[in-house]
Amino acid sequence: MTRATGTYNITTLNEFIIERQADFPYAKGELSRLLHHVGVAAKVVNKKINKAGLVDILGRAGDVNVQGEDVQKLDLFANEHFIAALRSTGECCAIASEEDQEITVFDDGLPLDGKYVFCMDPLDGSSNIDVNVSVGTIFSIYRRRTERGTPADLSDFLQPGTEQVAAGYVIYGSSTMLVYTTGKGVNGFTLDPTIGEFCLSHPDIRTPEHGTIYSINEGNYAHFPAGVKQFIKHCQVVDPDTHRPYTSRYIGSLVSDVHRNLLKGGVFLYPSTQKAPQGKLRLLYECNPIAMIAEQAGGKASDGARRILEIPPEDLHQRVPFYVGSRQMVETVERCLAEAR
Ligand code: AHM
Ligand code: MG
Repeated sequence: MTRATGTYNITTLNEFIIERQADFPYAKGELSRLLHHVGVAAKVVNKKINKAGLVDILGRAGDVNVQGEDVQKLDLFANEHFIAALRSTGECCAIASEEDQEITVFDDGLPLDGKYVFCMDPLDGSSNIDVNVSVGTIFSIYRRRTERGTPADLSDFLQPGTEQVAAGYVIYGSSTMLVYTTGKGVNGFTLDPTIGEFCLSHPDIRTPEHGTIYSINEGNYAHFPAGVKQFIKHCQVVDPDTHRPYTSRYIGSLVSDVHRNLLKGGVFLYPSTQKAPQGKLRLLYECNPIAMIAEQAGGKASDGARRILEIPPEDLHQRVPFYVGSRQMVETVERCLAEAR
């Protein structure tokens, strides 16, 4: 007779999604199916990213590799793959992507009945891939505003971030993680490559109220607003009582910078600059999803004066200044900006 030994205590992403469906008593499983497909697409993109170095040896984007296949840029691959995965679910009626000027409507002749629209940056920080630095996928899901059965349109996407029903990111790093929220806390799943499953590794993530990391591209210092310069000075003051000077950490890959600060405590800043008066990051598929994650983890996200999630979007690719992270640190940035106005 064989006796079972030890405990088997793994919660996979799919088990978790199904368990959490009970949080939404009227849900019919559509959002769960959509989230499941996000996880599947993330695994495929992860595989491709892991092979990126090899692809580089064999050819560049636009070339043909030794197998006679087109070598595709990874961000385009990620874009196409997420679109294909979500199209196949039938739960999603349209997608907006950083890679595409216009929205992609899934009508395939007949309007599909999908209840949700999906916004994404399929591969954020992709300029970092060549040097083996972590990149990410950022996503946001809204309930459509137009009637089901008709083609979705831009109005389905131009909703404030408060209307998101789910948001998250995938970080392709030293390990690959999927972090998401449906408005009831934030949970993180690490991909176990031996079983090919995302497993719950970071349940109910809470970000510290205050941290000691500030993340900003200081190369742009000369072009920052006075309030941001004041905040940087504040971070660099020597004051052991408040653990200053703080640590400066900037990867230049939004998902990685935000993920580190979420877990350790800190603030990420991408202000307006003279070159980019509205900042660089995009409201719909970069700032809103990250802001929802931050708030759900107890943090804060602001454009310096307004809550990111309440900004009414006017354009699909609209940019906003972005300050996100530990609540007290974001409030200090806001104070510095207000004082300098
Ligand atoms: P991308 O969407 O073209 O990849 O650009 C977004 C990236 C973010 O990941 C990162 O926070 C920021 O751009 C870095 O910008 P910079 O190089 O100006 O510091
Ligand atoms: Mg981006």
